[in-house]
Amino acid sequence: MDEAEDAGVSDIPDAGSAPSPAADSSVALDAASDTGPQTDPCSTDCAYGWQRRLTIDGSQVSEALNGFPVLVRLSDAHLAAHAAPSGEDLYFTADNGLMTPLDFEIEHYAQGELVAWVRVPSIAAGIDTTLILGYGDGKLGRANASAVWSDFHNVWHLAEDPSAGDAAIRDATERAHGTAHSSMTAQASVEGIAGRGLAFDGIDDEVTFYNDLWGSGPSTFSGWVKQAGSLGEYGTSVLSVGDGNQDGSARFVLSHADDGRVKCGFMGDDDLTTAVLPLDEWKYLSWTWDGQVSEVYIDAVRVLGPARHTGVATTGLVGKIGSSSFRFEYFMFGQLDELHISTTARSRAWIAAEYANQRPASTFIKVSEPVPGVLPGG
Ligand SMILES: [Ca+2]
Repeated sequence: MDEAEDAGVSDIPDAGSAPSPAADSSVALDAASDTGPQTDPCSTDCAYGWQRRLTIDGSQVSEALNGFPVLVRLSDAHLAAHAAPSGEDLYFTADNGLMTPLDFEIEHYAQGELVAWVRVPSIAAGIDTTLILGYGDGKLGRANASAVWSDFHNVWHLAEDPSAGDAAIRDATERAHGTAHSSMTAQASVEGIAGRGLAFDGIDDEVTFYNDLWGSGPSTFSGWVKQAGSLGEYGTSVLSVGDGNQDGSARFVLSHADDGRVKCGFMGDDDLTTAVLPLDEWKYLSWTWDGQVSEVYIDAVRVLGPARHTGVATTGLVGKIGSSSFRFEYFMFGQLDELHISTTARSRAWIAAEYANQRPASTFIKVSEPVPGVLPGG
């Protein structure tokens, strides 16, 4: 990599008086060693900006994962000093010598604080995988959110102001933007697990969306929940789709149901786990359905299943976040973030990697010091 970095620096066209390459090189080295990378001349003259190596800890990945969306959270003075003001010039590549561009979405960027999702084509088990984060090369607009989530059905980051009108709650797949109802104001936007999340009042707050997840096929519902309790008679819903009143016609994740326990499944055929979410603490809830059996995980620990279901036939156009799409009231009392739906049953290893990556105080990714960039894409 040292050779590649050197090549990148010496390849820079010199618009000035064309000092010798040797002189350029020694100036850059002196500046870097004397005052650190932030004052390296490359920060103003280098055509290729800056790059950081992101190292995914292979010991936290127990089986090979394909198309995995990695959450990158970084708060960094160098990024603040050298990236475009709204992060428009950020990009990610594979660390494969070719700088192959990776699809990414920026959920949040401001003053060096970055929350981004990067689709990594393959992550090996037990071996570190490295990526490149680049910025400061003046090229804009390389993010491609919907491509990051090509293997997902719905992805709500819950990063938006819910009072901003119809369809304000964006689905990163572009499939089903949500609309917040009732009393949800800008104050419902709260600090979440990845950037912002949404707070629900337990009385009438909900976000509705168009559901097109029908039939009996597999799904994984996942999301972060910071439970505050339950104000209603029946409990609280995280995510619920389908509005038919027949058994099997709706599928849902309830974070606080009978005796405060987590309940997942289908109308008329659901599963009550023995687990109760602690209050006021972010927990990662995942429910997988493979078409035959359900499994439920809290913080990637299985708390139910495999549990068999029959007669599943989800129907209806109604989908709700923080409420139920079927006939009983389950208004969420607490905070939610990162609600994702897949139409596959994710593996235990996938869920464990998501939890390791997204959890507070995660050690899943290490970020290197900045080095002058090399040309992406070759
Ligand atoms: Ca979020």
